[in-house]
Amino acid sequence: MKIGIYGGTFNPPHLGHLTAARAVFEMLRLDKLLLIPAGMPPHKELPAGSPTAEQRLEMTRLAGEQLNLGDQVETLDIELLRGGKSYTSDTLAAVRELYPEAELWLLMGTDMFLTLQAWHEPERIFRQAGIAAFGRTEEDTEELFALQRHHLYQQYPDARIFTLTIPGVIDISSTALRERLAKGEGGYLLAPAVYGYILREGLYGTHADLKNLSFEQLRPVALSYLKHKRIAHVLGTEQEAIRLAERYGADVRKARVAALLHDCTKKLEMEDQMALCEHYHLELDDLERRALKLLHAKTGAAIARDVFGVDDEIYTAIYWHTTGHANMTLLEKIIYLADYIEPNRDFPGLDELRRACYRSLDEGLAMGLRMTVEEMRQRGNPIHSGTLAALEYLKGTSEL
Ligand code: DGI
Ligand code: FE
Ligand code: FE
Repeated sequence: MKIGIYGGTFNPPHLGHLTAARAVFEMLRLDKLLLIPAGMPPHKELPAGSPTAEQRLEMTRLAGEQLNLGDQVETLDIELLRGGKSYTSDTLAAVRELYPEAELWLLMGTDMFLTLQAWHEPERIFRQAGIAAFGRTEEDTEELFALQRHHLYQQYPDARIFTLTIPGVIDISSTALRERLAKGEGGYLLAPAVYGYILREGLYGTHADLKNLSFEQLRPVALSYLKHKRIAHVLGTEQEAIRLAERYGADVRKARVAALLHDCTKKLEMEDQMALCEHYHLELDDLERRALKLLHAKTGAAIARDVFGVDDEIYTAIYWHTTGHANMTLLEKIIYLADYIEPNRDFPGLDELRRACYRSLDEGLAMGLRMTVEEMRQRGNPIHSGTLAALEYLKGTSEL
């Protein structure tokens, strides 16, 4: 197994890091990539507004997910936990213990590679890992790097060094990027979820008003709450919600806000869900106390209201998006169905359901509810009272 190790302060992790990581991953046919944010030496002053170790870790995680390599990418907190100065030689030893049989490769950019001989215990580094150094231009790699390779091999004959050019890699200075972020610029140089996290936490002097975000801000902020594989679903739900809102004369802005935030707590486990339920005094019935999947609608609504200041209409649309209930509002129906039929969904009967939704909202709603009831029966899951009440109500109001 070949493992790449990419360390750095990741303050913040940006597209330059990701482009390089992806190129090396493919070129060296790595089986795994470990992103390891460096601990900060305690005596060193951090620039004002610097994120905490925990925040850098989370940003690095979100950036790593953007590579879309599943569990082949992992973000490790070993240097942050160790505290104090982070020596690469120690980090490699720690990784060795985790993966005794693996072949390790240490990833680094031009500047790092050119000063490698001055690092702490270089011979211990070379003994434990190969060096994969990347530059942006042929000059970097073939002129500058060739000289350095030569020097290093003379001093450390057993070293393994591979240098590569990554064309098109974006040259991003973290210092310049931080300055741009403070001025409200430069978000496009980051993975959207990382930018959203920065806005949400107010890092690097950004001071977005979370209760009055533009869609350009709300979208990345919403994505920062999600597991990577759910991003397409939420963006699809936003698009479907726009279309349904236009078709049925609902408030398009509210539909978009509700859609973007509807699954914002979906990735939380039972313990965190319960903590939120308690914090926000959310009342749960017996089924909800057992069914993790039902909780995110309620906790998501609470976060949407508390953190983003959404109004009651948006709040209830999120609150009821999983089950529905009797006498639903227009926006509640739209979010329930946009979630159900957004372009990334795929299940038997979906085309029919989509057609029904655009013929008549209530027809679509009744069909969606029935499909859920049927699915729950097949899986042997109890049916939520809201689902049944929504269906009963529709039966009572029309000929459906
Ligand atoms: O969050 P999403 O996956 O985008 O969609 P969602 O919020 O509609 O959640 C779907 C899940 O909710 C699905 O796994 C089943 C569960 N669910 C929906 N209605 C009921 C239900 N589970 C039970 N037990 N009873 C229901 O009536
Ligand atoms: Fe959901
Ligand atoms: Fe959803």
